[in-house]
Amino acid sequence: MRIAQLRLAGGEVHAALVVGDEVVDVADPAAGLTGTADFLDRSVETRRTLPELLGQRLSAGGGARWLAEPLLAGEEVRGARLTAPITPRDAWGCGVTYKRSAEFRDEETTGTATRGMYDYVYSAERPEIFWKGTAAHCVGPFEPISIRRDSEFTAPEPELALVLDRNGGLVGFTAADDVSAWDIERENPLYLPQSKIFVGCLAIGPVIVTPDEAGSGMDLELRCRILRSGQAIFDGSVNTSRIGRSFDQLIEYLTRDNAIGNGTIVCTGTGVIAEREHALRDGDVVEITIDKIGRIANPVRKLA
Ligand code: DO4
Ligand code: MG
Repeated sequence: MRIAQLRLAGGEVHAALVVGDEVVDVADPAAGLTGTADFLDRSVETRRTLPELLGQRLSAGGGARWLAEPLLAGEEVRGARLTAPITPRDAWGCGVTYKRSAEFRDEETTGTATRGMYDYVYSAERPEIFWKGTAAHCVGPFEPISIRRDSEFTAPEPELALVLDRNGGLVGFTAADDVSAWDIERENPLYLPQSKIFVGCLAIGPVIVTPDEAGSGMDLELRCRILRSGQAIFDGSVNTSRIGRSFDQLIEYLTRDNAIGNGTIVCTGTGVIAEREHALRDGDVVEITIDKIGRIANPVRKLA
């Protein structure tokens, strides 16, 4: 199942399904089921699966229908656009899960006390897991991501993301950009939260794909391009099979003595590194494509 959310002409956000070449509004506001998170809450409360609840709405005919192609290309159709496929209560990131991320970060870290720390974490039993924000920091598949006003080297971190319920159950997968101010992280590792959390620091979408369609998520080709004036100035790719940890292990550490909410987003780390000469600039577009999930393309704005 491919789960999306539509922002309608009046501003309401409705859960929707991508079925064939259509996007079908499946919201049922009268029953308290408007966005994807409402359906997920209900599914956990009633111990039914999310596809079961959403599928029921579809079998009942659903609501309005749109052509999928223009919406998935970021266009507005009859006043509606795709937005983040779930409004997340919380988002988390996992760090240095790919060797390339560890190597690049260690090369850029000059302090003697911290040299080698990324390689340490890459190989350690305990993964790096950090908080990435809430819905207030998160944007949808074609909405603007940001460069902080005090960063000169902000980079995209294209990542496969997990969507979890409050019990740590895997609801599905989506594409994510863990946008990060790398100069702030490099200046001092204790500045990590400021390098990671700011408005527009996370993009997700275009859909959540359930595991029955996406498989284990461990063999998906991921590609990231940075477009400047329509030209690709960076083009990188990786396969998620290169992740050095299992998703079960990441989920186990995240939920160990920790409470998470339904619809928690977990970014699984970046294996694509756009180096300093490709630092994001105002007006760029970051495009991330993941097999079986689709494409997000977020314009970049520098915060004033
Ligand atoms: O240690 C810093 C963050 C690492 C990260 O976000 C990643 O590897 O994707
Ligand atoms: Mg990351």
